[in-house]
Amino acid sequence: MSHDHSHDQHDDQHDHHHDLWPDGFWEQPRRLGQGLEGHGATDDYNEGRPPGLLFANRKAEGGFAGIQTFGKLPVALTPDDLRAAGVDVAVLGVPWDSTATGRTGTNHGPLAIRACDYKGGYGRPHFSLDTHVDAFEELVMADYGDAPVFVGNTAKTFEEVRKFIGTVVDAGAVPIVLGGDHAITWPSATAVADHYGHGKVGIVHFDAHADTGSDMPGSLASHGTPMRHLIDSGAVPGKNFVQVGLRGYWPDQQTLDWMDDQRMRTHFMAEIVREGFDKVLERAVDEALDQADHLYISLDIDVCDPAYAPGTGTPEPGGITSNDILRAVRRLAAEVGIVAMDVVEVSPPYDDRGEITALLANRAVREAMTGIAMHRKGITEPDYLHPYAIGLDADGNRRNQVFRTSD
Ligand SMILES: [Mn+2]
Repeated sequence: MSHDHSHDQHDDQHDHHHDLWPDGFWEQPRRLGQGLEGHGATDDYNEGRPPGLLFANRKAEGGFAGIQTFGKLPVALTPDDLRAAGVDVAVLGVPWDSTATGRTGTNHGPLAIRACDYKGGYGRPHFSLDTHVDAFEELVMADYGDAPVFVGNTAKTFEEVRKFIGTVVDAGAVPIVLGGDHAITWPSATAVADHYGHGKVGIVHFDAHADTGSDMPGSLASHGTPMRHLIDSGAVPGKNFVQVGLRGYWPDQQTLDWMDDQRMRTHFMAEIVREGFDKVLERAVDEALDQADHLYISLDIDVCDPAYAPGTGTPEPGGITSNDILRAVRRLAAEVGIVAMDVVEVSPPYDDRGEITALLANRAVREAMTGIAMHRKGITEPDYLHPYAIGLDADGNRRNQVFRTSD
């Protein structure tokens, strides 16, 4: 039987199943204003008003009340709003969970991370007791709402997420992205690399999992593959990765060999247990300073032990503590400086009733904000803590005295 034309086409399709995306889908850098027709950042809801920040809450409305923007921050809805207000940091959500392989529900993450906060209104002190830095005072920050998602259409969603986050970096703001499952780091970090240059961005990636799988059967996109695609596309080369917290039973040796070939820098949980978190964090900070011009933090909340972060897609027992991750995020933002961050894999349906996973993510964002403010103020010394926070007075003496008189 002769090979007919349709048969050849079938074979071709089979051999090239990786060519799922349209030509140039990931290669073509996009800039603000290009291809934004019908896009969420330029809809017609907000035509005919002057650009700038919208205050969506009254000052007296506490964290549990009012309209749930992140930290009761004012709202920005367009790139013009970001530019007009000179926004330094824009918090935004990507409510997408359709590329999770385990437990779903991370599409509810962004709203839960915003809503779990008890800390009150914008315009009140938001002072960090560890550092005595108030990011809300030092920085212009806004809640940028959520990226558009198209249920059932991963390719279109990821392209829109890439554009949406591209508008934020192009407008001069640091995007802090609330996931969403971890697959969104693929379009998110690609957007940041589009702006700063492919190969110019480094990622410190906190995770129980390497996320370097080549594919899920039938699809490139899953929350186990984003780092592989960022490396394959050249947006973020392997040598620009520092990974912290890897443990459990995945990936396999073949994937670890591939990661070594890419010169990824990996810190497994075993190294943390053997030598202590702080020693590994020092190495991660050194490597981040060494590695790239612009740092992106990708925080999968499952890097923390399920005791601290039960509400997540693929929990892996034996992880780091809440305190470890909060300090790590702040140190990287302060000492290295960051251009973007994502906090992903918070799944509210699997969280406990105290919303501890969402609250941990919320505080990780706040620590990033504090670190960004410290970096802008020039507080970049290693592991800075305000003397008062560690029990010292202005002269460096112990602040807390024992008044008991001896017999
Ligand atoms: Mn992950």
